Amino acid sequence: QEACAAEMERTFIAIKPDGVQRGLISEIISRFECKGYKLVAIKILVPSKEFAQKHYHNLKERPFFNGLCEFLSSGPVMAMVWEGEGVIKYGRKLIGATDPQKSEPGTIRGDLAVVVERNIIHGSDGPETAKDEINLWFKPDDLVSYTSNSENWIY
Ligand code: RTP
Repeated sequence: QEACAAEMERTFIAIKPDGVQRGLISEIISRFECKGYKLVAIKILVPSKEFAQKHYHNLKERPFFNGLCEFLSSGPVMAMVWEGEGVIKYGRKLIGATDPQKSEPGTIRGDLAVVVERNIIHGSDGPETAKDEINLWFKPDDLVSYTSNSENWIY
């Protein structure tokens, strides 16, 4: 069972400063938790602008890059790692389209956000990004492996 848990898919999820300031931490955590995913790392921090630039390095050519990094470093961010079958792809589904105007109702952005610059949450977009982002935001020791009693009823 240990080996099984170690191989379980993981993704990086961050509640951006707007989500934290608006008091949406518990609402967002609840959606991942209720789905059946498992929280294996969590911390709250104010990232530096340099750190935000590292996180969004693949967007550095985009016109909104500077504003985006200013914003991410403007206040507390709740950084998390969630684990479970298909969590990378399905996590993005729970989050909804990048632009909240295009996110379906029922998704986090669809229900809780209005404009793309303030879309309250980030989620890794693929296995490679997930690995890179988890390594950027967390040390290996920060990630907890555990078996929760509910797992027998989810899998
Ligand atoms: P994220 O990485 O935050 O989960 O978002 P995403 O994959 O859905 O979107 P991506 O294209 O990677 O953009 C990253 C973040 O940049 C902001 N953005 N602003 N002003 C704009 O037109 C614009 N476009 C994107 C959003 O906050 C987006 O989440």
